[in-house]
Amino acid sequence: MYQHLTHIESPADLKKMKPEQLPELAAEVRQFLLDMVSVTGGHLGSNLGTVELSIALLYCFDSPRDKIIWDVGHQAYTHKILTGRRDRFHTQRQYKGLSGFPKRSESEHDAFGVGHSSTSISAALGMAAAADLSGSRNHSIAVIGDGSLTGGMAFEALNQAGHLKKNLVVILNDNEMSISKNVGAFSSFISRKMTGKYFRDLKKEMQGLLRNIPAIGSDILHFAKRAENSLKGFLTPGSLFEALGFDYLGPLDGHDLPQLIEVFNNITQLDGPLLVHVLTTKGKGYQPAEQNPDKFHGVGAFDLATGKGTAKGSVKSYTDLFGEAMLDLAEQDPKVVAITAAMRDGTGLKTFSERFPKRFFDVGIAEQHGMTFAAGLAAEGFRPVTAIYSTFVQRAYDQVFHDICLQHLPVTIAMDRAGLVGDDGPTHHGVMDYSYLRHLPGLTLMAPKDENELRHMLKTAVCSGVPITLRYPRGAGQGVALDRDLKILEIGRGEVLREGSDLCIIAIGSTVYPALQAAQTLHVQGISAGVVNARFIKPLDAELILSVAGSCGRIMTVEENVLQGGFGSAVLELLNDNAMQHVRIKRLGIPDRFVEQGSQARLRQDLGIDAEGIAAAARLFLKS
Ligand SMILES: Cc1ncc(C[n+]2csc(CCOP(=O)(O)OP(=O)(O)O)c2C)c(N)n1
Repeated sequence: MYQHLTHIESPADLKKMKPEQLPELAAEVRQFLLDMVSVTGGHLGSNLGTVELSIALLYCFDSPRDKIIWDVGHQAYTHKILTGRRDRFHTQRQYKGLSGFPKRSESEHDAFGVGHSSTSISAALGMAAAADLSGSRNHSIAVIGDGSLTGGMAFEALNQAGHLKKNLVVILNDNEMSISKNVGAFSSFISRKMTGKYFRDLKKEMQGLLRNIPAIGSDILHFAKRAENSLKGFLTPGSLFEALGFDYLGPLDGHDLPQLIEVFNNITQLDGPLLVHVLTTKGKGYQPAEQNPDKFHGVGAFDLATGKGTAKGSVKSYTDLFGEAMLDLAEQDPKVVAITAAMRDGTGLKTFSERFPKRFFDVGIAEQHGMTFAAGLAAEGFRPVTAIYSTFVQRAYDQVFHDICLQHLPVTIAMDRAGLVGDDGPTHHGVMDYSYLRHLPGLTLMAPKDENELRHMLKTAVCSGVPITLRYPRGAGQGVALDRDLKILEIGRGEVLREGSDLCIIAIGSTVYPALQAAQTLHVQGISAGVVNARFIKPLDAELILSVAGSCGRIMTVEENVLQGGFGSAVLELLNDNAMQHVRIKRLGIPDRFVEQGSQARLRQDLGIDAEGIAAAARLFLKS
């Protein structure tokens, strides 16, 4: 079935193929991708779009000597399959399997670890500078999508690259899509192709106009034709990249293997900086994905014949309920506005964007800018809610500090996908936010135990008038009943969910229900464990925590965050500051290491923060 593909274990095998066989290989790779991803799930559309590009790069360049760096890396499946990982590809994104992203520890052909966007040009430029310093003649190639090019880092790197003049190749993989349709002035500009309708229409219009000028019309037309080349240069993306110090090639058809190979072979003889503009189609070759590129950006298992997802699940996700609560809040208050950094659907804001288009802002993959943009809106009396995945808020730490907290501006930061996210692995786990936000003066931090509390926390945040964050997990809620009306919670107030005398488990966010289950197990085993839902990491409910600590003498904290500087640390500090060092405390959370991918349940089990792990830790704690 995979006549050519089964013989390719490395780029050396690929290079043995005749150029005319490569389109057949591309068709096999596409089928392989569909066969695999329809079972495991993963990033489908972007990978179907880069099949020819990946083949041509490995065929013409000399990996691993030449460095190929995929931006984000969600589109590097073909690269993995052709560099010795075909047989293990069915394990991708699974526990102890291949990563869904390029990873240096996985293969010498993965030149740089990725997952967060817009880093490829910086890394490739660093490698080009290193090659120069060590007298090597290898190439550094960054492959970046038009969506990832909206990220500030990419511009910073282009700016330095044009000035440094190292041997750098940037391949712009332009499919006019980010996850949703790409946004921004730059994106519209690069999609102005000189062969495109825009240019043809403009030319026609000008010709008509000039012909109609009496007497001198035809002379001017002649002049204009001569000027056409420079006019083209003026209007096309090439001129912009050339102004930045790059040589520009393109646009090329990214699915035309002979053309790609001819151009890449030529490039191997050239010195950079060079920008090659390649046009691809997201979802290429699979109709459901071509027709719905946003839906097929990232998918779970699906039925190949229909394109429909096979996963069952009736409980709404935290993301869905966040999106619905945003609609309610926006109906009630015209000052409520929503901001996303290229994750409209992922953050549950699709309906909001349709119902309140003027109050919805997609800033592109620009978390830093998005945060300061929100601060600007807040400074003018609006109530911005910036919805960003926890792991990507890391990008905007300084903006939260300098632009929001220092000016005490009422921005709500809604951190989706907080805690362990599962298949995307260490680049995407959102397990650090308590620690890197807790020390910012004046910032309130909340985490709901379930989806109902999430809705109330969102209302609390929007009405609070202070800088405030809430973080909630990836996936389905607890399936609890939802209160009809949203209510405002008292800031800094936790709740006792269960009384107990042997120890008290103080949990926060996604660990509250497992803590309750653990307490029930312990009860059956004759141990009386209380459970507190802390709700707030900052301000802590000092009165409540000190009181349960005093009465039980043993506290166990549980969080889905790194232990260093997290929630448990905050409780320790509180006890210490209140001369309660005699209270014994055990902290459960993420240890000082990066956590690999796997299902959320499996990872929580490994880390001992599921119900069983909490109960086991409590038993041990009581014995000690
Ligand atoms: C800093 C950061 N923010 C958001 C994301 C989520 N994300 C992953 S891929 C993607 C879109 C990338 O678009 P593009 O580069 O054009 O690649 P395409 O999927 O279209 O091939 C986004 C927003 C990310 N990986 N990193």
